[in-house]
Amino acid sequence: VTGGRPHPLQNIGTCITKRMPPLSSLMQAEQEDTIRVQTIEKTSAFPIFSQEEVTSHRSLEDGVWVTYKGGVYDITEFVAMHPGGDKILLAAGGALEPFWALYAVHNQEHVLEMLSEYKVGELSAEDLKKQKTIKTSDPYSSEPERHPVLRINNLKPFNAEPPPEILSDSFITPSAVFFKRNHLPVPQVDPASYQLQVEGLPGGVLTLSLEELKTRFSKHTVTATLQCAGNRRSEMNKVKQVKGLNWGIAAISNATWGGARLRDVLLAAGYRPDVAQRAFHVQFEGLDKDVTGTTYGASIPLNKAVSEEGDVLLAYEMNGVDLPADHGYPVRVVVPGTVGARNVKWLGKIIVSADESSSHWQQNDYKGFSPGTDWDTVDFKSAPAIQELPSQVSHPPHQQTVLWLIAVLEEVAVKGYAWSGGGREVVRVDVSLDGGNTWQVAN
Ligand SMILES: Nc1nc2c(c(=O)[nH]1)N[C@H]1C(S)=C(S)[C@@H](COP(=O)(O)O)O[C@H]1N2
Ligand SMILES: [Mo]
Repeated sequence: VTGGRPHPLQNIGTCITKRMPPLSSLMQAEQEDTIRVQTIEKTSAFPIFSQEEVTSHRSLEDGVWVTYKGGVYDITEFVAMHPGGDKILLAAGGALEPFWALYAVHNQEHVLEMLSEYKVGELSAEDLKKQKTIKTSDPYSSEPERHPVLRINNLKPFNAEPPPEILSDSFITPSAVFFKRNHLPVPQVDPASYQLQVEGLPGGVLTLSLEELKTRFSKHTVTATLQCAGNRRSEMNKVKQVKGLNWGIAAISNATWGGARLRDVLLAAGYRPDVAQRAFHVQFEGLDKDVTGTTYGASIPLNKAVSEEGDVLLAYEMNGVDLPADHGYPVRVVVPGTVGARNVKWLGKIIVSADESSSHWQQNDYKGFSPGTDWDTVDFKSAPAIQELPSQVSHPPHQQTVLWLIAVLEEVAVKGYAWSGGGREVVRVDVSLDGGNTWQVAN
């Protein structure tokens, strides 16, 4: 399976990084910060630490340090006693605020009091300011804030997945940690002037504002899993080196999407059954552009789009609120059961056509080939574009933990996910405790 190869034109400042600077609720107006920081420097009895020093304390051996509202805390002892102590390690070396936002339970007075006992210093003024420096020449300068727990595969364009233990924490993935797969800079779309165009139907071109999309069509919700074709590529790489982002097991997430049915919008634009005699595909164009002005695009078969089951959505909500910028604000396509790549974000245009999308990502990427095929011999025309994806099952993330539990309790809890593509149900989960020699069916 290919998928996720960088677009050949996409040479805009791609770089790979292991960690983002921590997000922080400290990003107030510059002036406010300056005043606050100066006050701290004059009155605080605590030593000043740089972000670098804080970041060097990220393990039980080196100590576990975090920052919270400009204070530096050594929580090494606390980690051992904390329920879910291993999870707090994800915040180690960075800011606590985004983690507490994820686990709202911590935003309580007594937790803050406990934390204050572990205070060891203040974060330096420069490091507090640094987070606000913006380079305007960078097409990625106005990217949205991201949760620091995300494992970044590529910073520009932004590609990241949650740690497996966060993914398996909840059936619905919180949007902040939902995997993010962008090929281009996130476009900034003004909801007031946003227009969606629908072309290629007997009714002519239908243009809808965001307001019209929300009011003219009834709202439907669908809970659907999105998976990138490149999910678990790091495991493929262990068998044979392949190209593309080195995704772990979590380029997959689950959300409840709300929006208008694509079928209803196509009917409003004049779709009639006889259209299916000349048109076979529905193309989608994003509003995100590369340096030449080419937009992201993809298509799905017409019969999926107009199916009376009608589960393809033009979604403007994710988990009950407006779509976040990274997930396609203000409108994206959600095609349940179909590979992530066809779920076009920042949707600008819908075209009913005799042809598939001519985009790079429909024609020369996201296709499957035999293991003997490589990038020098591949003939992309010889294979169909991936639509539905096969199933995936995850491994327990902490193999050692599992073995330890067997020894002590003679019982083992296995956590992970199972998913069947194409909208089909998970039929069975098999578990092996001996490396695949024998299997038991899980309940
Ligand atoms: N406009 C646009 N839509 C897009 C993409 C993109 O880069 N631009 N990436 C696609 C790919 S490959 C995937 S896997 C999904 C990821 O969706 P998510 O970022 O909401 O998880 O969006 C798809 N839709
Ligand atoms: Mo993808």
